[in-house]
Amino acid sequence: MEHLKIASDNYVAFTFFIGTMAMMAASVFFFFELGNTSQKWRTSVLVSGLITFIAAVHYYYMRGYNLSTGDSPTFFRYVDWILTVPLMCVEFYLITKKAGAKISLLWKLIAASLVMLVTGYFGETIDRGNSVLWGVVSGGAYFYIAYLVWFGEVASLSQSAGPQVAKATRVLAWFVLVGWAIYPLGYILGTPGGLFGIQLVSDPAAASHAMDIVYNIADAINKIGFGLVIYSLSRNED
Ligand SMILES: *C/C=C(C)/C=C/C=C(C)/C=C/C1=C(C)CCCC1(C)C
Repeated sequence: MEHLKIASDNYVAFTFFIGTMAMMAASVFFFFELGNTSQKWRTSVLVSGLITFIAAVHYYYMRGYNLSTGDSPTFFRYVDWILTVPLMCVEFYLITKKAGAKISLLWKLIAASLVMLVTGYFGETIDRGNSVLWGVVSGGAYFYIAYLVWFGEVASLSQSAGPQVAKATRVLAWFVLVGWAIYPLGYILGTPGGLFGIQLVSDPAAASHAMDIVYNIADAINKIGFGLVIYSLSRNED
């Protein structure tokens, strides 16, 4: 068993470490609170815990991978997102189901999130040369999700699901609009040469480090924050 030391100026490894701890702690919290959660909200809170738990396991791997290779764990990152973002779509479906959300809404959200992530993966890995193109396609799918949540079916159903659900959905919509927008920023930071004429960091190694830090902060905000909104909804409405 080798013990790799995190250098005190290694902010990338540090955020992977803190990310692992935060996701683990959040999972324990959501899972233990299930016992105090009314039947009606139990599945939603369980899904919050699954999101942070899946992330905790991936962060554990990403932390080790980054510490031993110094590289960006892009593959594990996207495997994590491919599992957790659709689960966030499930959260939107579950809270609007009472107001009549159909399964087709869930599939629309999941399909858009898969397009967003698969195209982002192409742009970050196998087709680096066309990262602008892949980024734009991914951004389109992202805006479609934001549209559904702000003005589309999710928004209108949440209005008829009672004031608490409407309020929680509005907060989650802000997470999608602002919290999720941090990811394309990480993508731009990490793309060699920058994107759209924006080049924030010119050294390639520094660019990929900046990208990882931005993604790690975004994950903590979005996964734990999102779960806490669902959790507080489960406390405010019974
Ligand atoms: C828990 C993980 C979450 C909420 C991940 C969300 C990821 C995104 C919203 C990623 C979006 C991207 C774009 C909109 C364009 C550039 C490529 C991506 C995949 C970084």
